[in-house]
Amino acid sequence: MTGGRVLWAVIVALFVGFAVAGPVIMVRDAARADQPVTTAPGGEIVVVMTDLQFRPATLQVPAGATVLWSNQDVAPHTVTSASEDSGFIDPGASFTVTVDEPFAYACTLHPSMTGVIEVT
Ligand SMILES: [Cu+2]
Repeated sequence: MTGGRVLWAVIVALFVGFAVAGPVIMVRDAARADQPVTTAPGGEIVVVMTDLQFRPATLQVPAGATVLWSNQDVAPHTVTSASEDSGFIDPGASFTVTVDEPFAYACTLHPSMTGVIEVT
């Protein structure tokens, strides 16, 4: 095998692994309630990305609030909507948005990961 083919095989293996692990993790955690809303030291309101879910999936914030998505999962995720695109947020990394209008979003890598920001 050439180096390129080995790399491609690794990529395919990882993709298949996540595709199989995702539904298993989702079923395992289906009964778990959303975590309570937490605030980061800088005052940001935190959405945790864990177990292929946004927690809380629905978050109400006042206009002008800053929301911070913290990836505490083992896979990269995105926060993608019509108005926002985080790009890949690696495990351990985060992404912030100052919210003026409500929006629904999803992870482009895991389309079952969805969330909503509501403005109160
Ligand atoms: Cu994702």
